[in-house]
Amino acid sequence: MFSKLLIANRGEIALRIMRAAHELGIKTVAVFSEADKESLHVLLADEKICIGPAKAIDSYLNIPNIISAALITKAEAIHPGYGFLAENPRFAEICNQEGLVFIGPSASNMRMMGDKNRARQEMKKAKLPILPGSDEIVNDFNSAAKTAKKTGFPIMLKAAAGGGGKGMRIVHSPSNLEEQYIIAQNESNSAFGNPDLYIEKYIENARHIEIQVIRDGNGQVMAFGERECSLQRKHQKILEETPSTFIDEKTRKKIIRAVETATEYIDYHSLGTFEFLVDSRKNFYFMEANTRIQVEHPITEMVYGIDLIKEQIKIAAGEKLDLKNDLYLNGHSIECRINAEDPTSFAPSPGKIEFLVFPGGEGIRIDSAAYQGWNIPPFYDSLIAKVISHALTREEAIRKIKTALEMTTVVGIKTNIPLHLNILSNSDFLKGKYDTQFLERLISKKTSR
Ligand code: MV4
Repeated sequence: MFSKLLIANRGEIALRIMRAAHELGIKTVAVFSEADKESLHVLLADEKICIGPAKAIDSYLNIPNIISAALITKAEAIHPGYGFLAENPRFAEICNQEGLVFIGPSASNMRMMGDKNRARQEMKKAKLPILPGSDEIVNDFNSAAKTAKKTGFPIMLKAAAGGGGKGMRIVHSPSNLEEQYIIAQNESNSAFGNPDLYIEKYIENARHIEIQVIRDGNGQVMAFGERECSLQRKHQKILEETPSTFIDEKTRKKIIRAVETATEYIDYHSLGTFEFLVDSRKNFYFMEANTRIQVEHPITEMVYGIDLIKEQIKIAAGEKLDLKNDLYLNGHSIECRINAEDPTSFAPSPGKIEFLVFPGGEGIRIDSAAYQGWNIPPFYDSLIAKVISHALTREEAIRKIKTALEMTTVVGIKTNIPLHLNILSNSDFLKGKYDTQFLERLISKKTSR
């Protein structure tokens, strides 16, 4: 096992990784930007090194500075968390060249999945069902028009270099195609320096679910039950739960098996997540795979009683996956992402937290790096806490998380807690009747009244 680990991240995920490392007896090195001097991951780490100015491009994305910090402190491994450098295959290669273990899959697995069009084609070969659409990048408008017509409207234009929403455009009819094609291309080019787009049939009123998988260097593999991720705003997840009210045991087993087979086909190592769209007839389609630990991983941990980050670190150190094969899904878990933002305009709300109380209690988990007196810097994303509930039934998990949110007190900044309370008291949500369109409808209803 490693004796020292550098955490190339900040915020709640840096603390989450630190907790796993310390439980494994591993010392931690925090890296931080000039804006994060007072951040909790810096205050709680064994060692800390400043890696540059506030802007992420100068610090948390600054590969030479992060590698230097690891070499100076004699860390043996780097955990990238999510975001920043987590899915950068070049960073993984440089770590390895410098004799540092990158905690994640191989650079070639990351490269394959980072090209979303290529991932789609490879996963088709690996026998995962995919949505109808293009076989290749549609790099001129004429080929886009031809493929869109063949696929049938509505279609979705997606950025090959993207994932998670940027450069995505829904097109309902041929008359909008050219306009949307240009917008998506420009958006993709400015976000990723790559204008490549591909086309998928757009499925309205679908469910967005994802499967967590972990596979070690010996080919031992374990995939878990789905996380329901349909509640998104502007392609940002807001609330996730497991299991999904829409997925039955037979479908669950089928998807789990399909994912395990796909990871074997590409000899995937480490931990990852496969995203699917599920239509009203319960057909599932592969969309993309994420080669990192994800924000919403705790709900899987709660219902399976495991620590995914500890497992991820252990297999990166060459240990065998020692998860029991008789792991079973126990109860229900829900995560609410608490963002520092205006609950109606969704504008970021950075600033000083004057007063802060999280209630805790049985079946409540708080993953957060926020503390009373902390000044939230305006440079990074607005996630300040994840409130997670776990109970035997969905009804009880909802009651628990609702009570926890009602008792959570944040003064000084605005948060999206009112939005969560609105979702959690919606009668369709309570019945488990919702899809990818639900949140947009809920929000527009609220603001038009
Ligand atoms: C889709 C889709 C329907 N059809 N792709 C959004 C985030 C990204 N990870 C995948 N996303 C979607 N891709 C096809 N071909 C529906 C979503 C989607 C969604 C779309 C609009 C509004 C809310 C949504 C919530 C979850 C998923």
